Amino acid sequence: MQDEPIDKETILNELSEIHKLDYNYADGRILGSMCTEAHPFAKEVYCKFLDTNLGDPGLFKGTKHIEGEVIKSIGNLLSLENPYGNIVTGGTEANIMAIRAARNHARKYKGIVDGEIIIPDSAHFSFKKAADMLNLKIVEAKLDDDYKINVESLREAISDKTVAIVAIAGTTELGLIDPIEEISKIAHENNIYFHVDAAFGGFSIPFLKEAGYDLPVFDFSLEGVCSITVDPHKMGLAPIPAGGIIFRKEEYLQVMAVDSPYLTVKTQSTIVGTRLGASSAATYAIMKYFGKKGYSKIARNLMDNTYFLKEGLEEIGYELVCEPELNILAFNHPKIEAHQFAEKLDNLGWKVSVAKCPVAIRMVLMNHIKKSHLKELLEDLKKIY
Ligand code: 0PR
Repeated sequence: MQDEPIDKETILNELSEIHKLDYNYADGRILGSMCTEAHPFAKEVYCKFLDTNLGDPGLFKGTKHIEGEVIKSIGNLLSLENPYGNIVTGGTEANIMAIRAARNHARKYKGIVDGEIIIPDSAHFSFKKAADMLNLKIVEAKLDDDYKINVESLREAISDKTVAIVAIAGTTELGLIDPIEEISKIAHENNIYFHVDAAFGGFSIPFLKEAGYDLPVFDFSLEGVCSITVDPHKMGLAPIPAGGIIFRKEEYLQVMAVDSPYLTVKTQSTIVGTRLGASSAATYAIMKYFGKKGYSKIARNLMDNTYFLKEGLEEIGYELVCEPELNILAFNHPKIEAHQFAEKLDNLGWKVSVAKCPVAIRMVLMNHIKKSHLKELLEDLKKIY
């Protein structure tokens, strides 16, 4: 740090210059991200609540109430009348909380000390962080040829040390939904905690289903489901950071509670202490602003764009690795290896990512991607073919 104060304008100019190094969602070139530009109204509300701290909720009773309302709305959307949970920093923290709840629950009620979690090969890497921090062993369930959990492999993976089973509603790489209904039954029969990671799909599957899309059940209407991760900062159009963890029962929060004697509340279950109220307020605002109809329109538009790109790709001759269930497409070039193909696209300004299972170019059609961008992209893809 320099000794003397610097005037605001100089600082802002310097920051603007550095900010130019960042890619911009509005340019329509970011095709490998599950985040997008937050809605301006959500950003406005976020700024108004910047100083609120949900780590000490007795001081911020209004904002705590707002968080509760957001959890209620998301929980209701997921077929749960009385949900418990928190708005956290994202899917990673939400998944860590779910696994921590499962571990502590199994420790308290089943006496399991060196537990295991069963996750599919397609699970987000946040579960590896969770297992590492919580001292749990990962047991991987295999995928079927359609890249969804092989239920038999999952059944075989169960042991008397299993503290949680995880399935995904909207996989990170392919946007696919695991056979959650079947897995829920298995978890319930075996009395094992079942967590559904719908970080990506949670804000679109319910709306698409209601609009008539043929998608499987993934939510609390299945009796085995104990918790669901749903991220407002992905398809919910809330500003970063906003993740959501929804629990079926209060006891899952209680088994994580630690004493916080000098705060306005005497226990705390979240991982983070001081935490943003702004994320809850912005999520509250944007959910009210769109309503179910608004989110449904967005979700259907994203699927229209996905099918538009899919048809364009197939017309050129590219082969998709699977039929899209949500707004993610994965495909390969007939001759060029995926990483080299991604590099070619990068040189043309398209920021795509490469999936690992299977290795393929992966494109996430978020709200900042418009048809005009897709037309330009298809022109470039035609030239490379
Ligand atoms: N669960 C699933 C199914 C996810 O896809 C992700 C993130 C997470 C959990 C973790 O969420 P947070 O990143 O909010 O903690 N999936 C994306 C990924 O890792 C996140 C992402 C977002 C990546 C924007 C890149 C990017 O530009 O691929």
